[in-house]
Amino acid sequence: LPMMHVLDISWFTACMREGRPVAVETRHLIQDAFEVLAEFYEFNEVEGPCLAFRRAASVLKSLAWSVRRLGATEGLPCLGERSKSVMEEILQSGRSFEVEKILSDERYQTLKLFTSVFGVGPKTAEKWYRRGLRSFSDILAEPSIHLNRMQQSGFRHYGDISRAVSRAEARALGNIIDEAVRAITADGAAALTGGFRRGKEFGHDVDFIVTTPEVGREDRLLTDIIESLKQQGILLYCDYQASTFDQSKLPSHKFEAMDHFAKCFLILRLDCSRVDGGLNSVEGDSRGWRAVRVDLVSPPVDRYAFTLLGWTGSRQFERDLRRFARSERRMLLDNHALYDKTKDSDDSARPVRLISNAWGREARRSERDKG
Ligand code: 8DG
Ligand code: MN
Ligand code: MN
Repeated sequence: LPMMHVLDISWFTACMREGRPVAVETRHLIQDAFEVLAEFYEFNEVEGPCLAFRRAASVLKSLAWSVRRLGATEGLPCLGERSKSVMEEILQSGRSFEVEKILSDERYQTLKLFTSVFGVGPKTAEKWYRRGLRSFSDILAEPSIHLNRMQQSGFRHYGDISRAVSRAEARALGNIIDEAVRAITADGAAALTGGFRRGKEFGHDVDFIVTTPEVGREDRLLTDIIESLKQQGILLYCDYQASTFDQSKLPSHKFEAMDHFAKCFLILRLDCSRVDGGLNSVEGDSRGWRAVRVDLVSPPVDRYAFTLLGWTGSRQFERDLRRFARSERRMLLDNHALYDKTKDSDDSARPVRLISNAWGREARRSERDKG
């Protein structure tokens, strides 16, 4: 196992997020400082400041100009007193005392390292930390620790899945998923979503929505795809969750990252020969393959638009969009539907189709054309 020092990892996430080093500008320093603070609060399960720093980081990220003076940020939303004081310190001295203290804190470093493993969340990381474990070798050498299947895969493929996925690799995976779908049903489709749909060049995984024009077939579609990937010998890990979607339920008032559609979290084996320009990893190229994290979700086609919107992300954008729907439009939005609360009548449980269901329309049109 690679024995990465945790500071290397934080450098990796800070500067290599896009897979290549970027010029370190003051704005990026501030943004990274906010991310560290957000994570620190997340590890301590303090939600308020965690979200506040995440929001502040995303506001900075959206700026088209570089921050040189605190005064220039006057009027920007979501920058509270604490964010401003961190910002001022960095603008003046190029560093933040508070952030440096966190970065050198053993608990933070250890939780950061442990949670970098697929399948290990803050709770498990904290449990291991409390037991005095500090490194991957500590964990793997501890006989009383039982790793679940997900964590075992997380450790097994650690090097591959902590390395960014390139757009060429995402495209190759898109072809694999698309071929699998079409072999099952000619009118099925797979659409790239997540960070790559937002135009990112690199991602931590590849997300797809798969669906068929026939409502009710989507659950089977996903299990058939999984079977096909297994047959091809490229399924390294699979966590399948059947649909728990209930038509009659109103969207939740709380931000829910998870939706109720059938979905699966996978690790796939991607062969070098399928990727234009080779794999985004040196060892992978000589081995001839690399492991990649892939997420698939399969909503009924009449909920396709909402799922596409929800899975496109970013998480922060989705959170803001839902808040906007609620407070500015008196509507409820989630991955399943958009509801108009002002139309509290008999059909209040019926979703508002404000977002046109383009895919469904296209699919029906081509059916008609064929007919
Ligand atoms: P990255 O992978 O490039 O790092 O970024 P990303 O594509 O934006 O992040 P992601 O973690 O892959 O999540 C993509 C979107 O999927 C994100 O906006 C949240 C959304 N999403 C849901 N439900 C679920 C769910 O149940 N599990 C996961 N993993 N993501 C979900 O709406
Ligand atoms: Mn993603
Ligand atoms: Mn994902």
